[in-house]
Formats: sequence, structure tokens, C-alpha cells
Amino acid sequence: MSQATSRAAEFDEVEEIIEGLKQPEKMISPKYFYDDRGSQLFEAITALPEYYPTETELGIMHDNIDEIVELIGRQASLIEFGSGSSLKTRVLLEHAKDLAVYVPVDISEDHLLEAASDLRADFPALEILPVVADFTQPFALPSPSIMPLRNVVYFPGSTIGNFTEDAALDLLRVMYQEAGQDGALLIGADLQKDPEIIERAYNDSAGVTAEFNLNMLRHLNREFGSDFDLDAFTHSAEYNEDEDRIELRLVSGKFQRVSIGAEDFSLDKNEAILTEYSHKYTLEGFAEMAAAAGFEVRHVWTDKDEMFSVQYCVRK
Ligand code: SAH
Ligand code: AVI
Repeated sequence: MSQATSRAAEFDEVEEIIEGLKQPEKMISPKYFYDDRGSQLFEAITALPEYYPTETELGIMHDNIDEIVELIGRQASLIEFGSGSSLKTRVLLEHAKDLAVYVPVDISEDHLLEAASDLRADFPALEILPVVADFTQPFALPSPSIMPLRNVVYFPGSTIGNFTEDAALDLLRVMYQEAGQDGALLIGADLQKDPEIIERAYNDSAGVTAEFNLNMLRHLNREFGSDFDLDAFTHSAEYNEDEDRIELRLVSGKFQRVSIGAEDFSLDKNEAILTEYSHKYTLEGFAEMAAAAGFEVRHVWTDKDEMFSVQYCVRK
């Protein structure tokens, strides 16, 4: 038996990248951050003093874990989108002793399989069925050996914020389907705050976020045969107060021609490629978006400064 369910749908990634580079502002989806090195760099980001989301969300989980576990209930299937190293999930798994199965879903294959293997060693009684998939595309869920009583979709980290509102709604609707009739969604959402705190979190003094950002092009050069001149790019992360989001870009310090697939592009000196949005929400705004996807927010937990939220949503 293979260790993980693999990508179900074949999807033309080069086509998607080319499409983004043809936009009036060149853009590449943030999912291309995550090759093995990108996943390691993200892990390094989560440990940075400036990057408040991880520590804050972990604190919220620890402080409210009994209530959260009670809401998840018995014999649930816990399906995590973009599980990464499953750091926050460990808090859940340590307390929810009677889960039917844990299904971590991630695009970064080696990192996912390594995380699943570490979890199996630490939670030998729990069935863990990793799925390597792009969760923005249709993918199949594995069949657990114990029939779950309900599905709980887990989406921590405020990864939802990396999607535009339309794309976030599409994704929430997929989660609504995956949750099923009596299911639920447990989701982390970063909150609006002083833009300086946010800009600091994405412009860390050790330069790890800059390296994470640049690694996207290194990943593309290796995996898809493009020839971005990595040395020419610099990292930019600025808060856009009109759109309530931090925006990451890679700025080319020189004119360069880049080929990928059968296409050629030129980048002017100082032209940028948009690589990520990270939206920051109000509690009301998030509840409205969740409602538009069919969810009612039943419980919200925040830290005392209301920097970050963890929200338990059920189908309306
Ligand atoms: N949930 C973890 C990791 C967040 S980082 C946490 O809260 O710390 C975002 C994760 O989502 C990465 O592991 C990345 O590989 C994964 N990811 C991003 N886009 C994805 C996509 N389209 N499909 C599947 N996984 C994706
Ligand atoms: C995964 N995602 C929620 C992170 C964020 O904060 O938007 C990715 C990240 N980008 C730069 N730093 C962290």
C-alpha cells in the first residue's frame, strides 16, 4: 500500500504560471512557495519573533483546547487543508483521544509525508491518511477503516487569507461539501491590527521571509525549467490599507527576459511579480464571508489583544 493518496487530478501547472505572468500585474500563486525548501523556510518563519500568527494561534488553541475538543466530538474525521508540519494539530491530537482518523492534505509531498510519519510515531493508535493534493483542484479523500460519525475540516494558520475573496469563497464552499451534513469547520483567521505590526511580521530582520519569497522562483526554475535570474530580485512586503492585506512581491532590479514552457516574458527594471496576499479580517467581515459559503460561526476564540482568531463554524 502506498504511504499517501496522490494528486487525483492532473493539472497543467506551467499553464497556470504562464497565465499569471500574462496578467497586467505579473503574479504567481503562493502555492508555488512550497517545495521542500519552501516548507522548511515557512517553518523557520513560524519561529521568528516578528511573525506573531503562529505563536498567537497556538496560545489560543492551548487556552481553549477542552472546549474545542468537546465541539469536535467523538469519532470525527479531522481533515486538515494545508497541514504543513501539523504543529497546531498536535495540540488537538493530544487532547482529542477518540478521533476516527486524521487526514492531512498538502501540496508539499516530502514535507507532508515526513510530518505524517512523525505523527504516526507519536500517535500510534490513530489512523493517519495523508493526501498529496492541490486543494484548489478536485481531489479524492481516502476511506478510513473506522466509519467516522462526522467530518471536521481544520484550516489553521490563516491560510484562507492567502486567497482573494472570490477564491476564498470557492474554497470555503469545497470545505462545506467536505464537512457534510453534521460536519464543521475549525479555521484560523488573522485579524486587522496596527499595519506596522503586520509589516514587521513579513519583513523580518533575519531575512527569512525574503528568502521564502525568492525561493518561489528557485522552485520554478528547478521544477518547470524557467530561467529567472534569482540574484536580480528583492523582496517587498507592504500593507495595503484599502484592501486589508499585506502584499508580497519580488522586484526585478534589472531588465530580464524569462522563458517558461513555450513562452517568453520580459521584466522591466523595477517591475514586480506579485507572489502573495495575506488578508487580515474583522470578526464581522469573516462571519459575512463564512455565511456566504453556507457557514454560521458558532464560536470565536481570540487572544487577549485580538490579534488572531480561531473560529468554529457549522453548516447553516
Ligand atoms: N497549517 C500550517 C501550515 C500553513 S503554511 C500552519 O498553520 O502552520 C500553508 C500550507 O499550505 C503549506 O504547508 C503549503 O504547502 C500548503 N498549501 C498552500 N497552498 C496549497 C494548495 N493549493 N494545496 C495544498 N496545500 C497547499
Ligand atoms: C501560510 N500563510 C498563512 C502565511 C501568511 O502569513 O500569509 C504565509 C507567509 N508568507 C510570508 N510569511 C508567511
